[in-house]
Amino acid sequence: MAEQTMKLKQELTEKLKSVSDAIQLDQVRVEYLGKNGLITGLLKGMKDLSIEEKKTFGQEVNELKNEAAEMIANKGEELKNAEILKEINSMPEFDVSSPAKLDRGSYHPITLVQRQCEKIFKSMGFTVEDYSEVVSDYECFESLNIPKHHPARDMQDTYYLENGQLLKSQTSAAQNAIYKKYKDALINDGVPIKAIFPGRCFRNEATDACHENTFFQMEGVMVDKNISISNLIFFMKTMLSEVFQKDIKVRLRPGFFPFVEPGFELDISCLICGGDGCPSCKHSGWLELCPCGMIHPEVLKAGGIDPEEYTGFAFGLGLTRLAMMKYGVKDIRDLNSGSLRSLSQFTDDE
Ligand code: FA5
Repeated sequence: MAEQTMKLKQELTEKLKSVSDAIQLDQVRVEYLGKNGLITGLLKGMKDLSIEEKKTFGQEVNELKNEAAEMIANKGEELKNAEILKEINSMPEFDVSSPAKLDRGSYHPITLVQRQCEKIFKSMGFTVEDYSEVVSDYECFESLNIPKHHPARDMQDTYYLENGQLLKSQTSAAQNAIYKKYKDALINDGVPIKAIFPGRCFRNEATDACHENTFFQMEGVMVDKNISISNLIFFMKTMLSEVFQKDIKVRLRPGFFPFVEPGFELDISCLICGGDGCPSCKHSGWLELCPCGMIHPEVLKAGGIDPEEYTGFAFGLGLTRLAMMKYGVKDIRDLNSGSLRSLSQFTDDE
């Protein structure tokens, strides 16, 4: 009897050597271990054996069954490993140190003008400040001489959070914090406050070619003794001629903002239509770009600075509109469109 089991085991060993895939392996499994398989078939001849022989033979067959199952499982594992190895070897060589072959990304035009403006103002001694997009009513309005129910709030309706905070409608919202941050150096050490703070602004606004509900501004302030409108005009002119690298027609007209006195609107001649009038400039030939003025005494006071001793100017540059003019983008909405086809045309020209 032991001979029969030994013979089957040898046969199976030989057969498994020639098996080269999972389908063949399954056929072998059924041939030997299936319900009508060769190993199970051995048990059929047991009926003529004595009880003692039945016991020994039954044990042998069971052992063979277990061994056969193990041999088949091992072969399955071997086939699986060979398959993985084949796949690895067929993969193209991958060099982790080689540079990516993907197309390079590009900076957003607003990022480009923002960086350019930062560079210009840094070269004139201004610090660049970062500020939160979620601010309090005090920061955005009250500290800027715009009490509750003041009509100036109508022009800057924005998005409110349930806790009373709001998405800032203007970068001026950072003014109070900047004054408080630098007032000691100003008062004790005579260091003028010269800061710019670019940031994203939000307004509940009907959109058109020159208005978005989300746009960028860059605020700038300078506070010291004897700061006058001529200082303001000097910095505005320098900034515009550096950004555009050519002479730009500008006009200064009176403008009302509760946090400056006097206040101005600084417009530039529309560079899209050359001043003839188009949808980008609401057909006026001029584009409101940078309102500005002398900081209101109440605003300085709220920032802990004595208006009897110090004066200053502030401006709120429309960075998104500046990007439109610089890059000839006719519709402001294109800048927030996320269209890579239009945005990838812009490159850092530095
Ligand atoms: C202000 O936001 C004032 N905080 C500016 C200021 C600062 C005045 C300091 C005086 C002193 P205004 O709402 O006009 O002002 O916006 C300033 C500039 O932001 C505009 O000239 C324009 O260029 C840009 N701007 C305003 N609203 C939008 C909008 N919806 N979409 C795109 N740009 C806008």
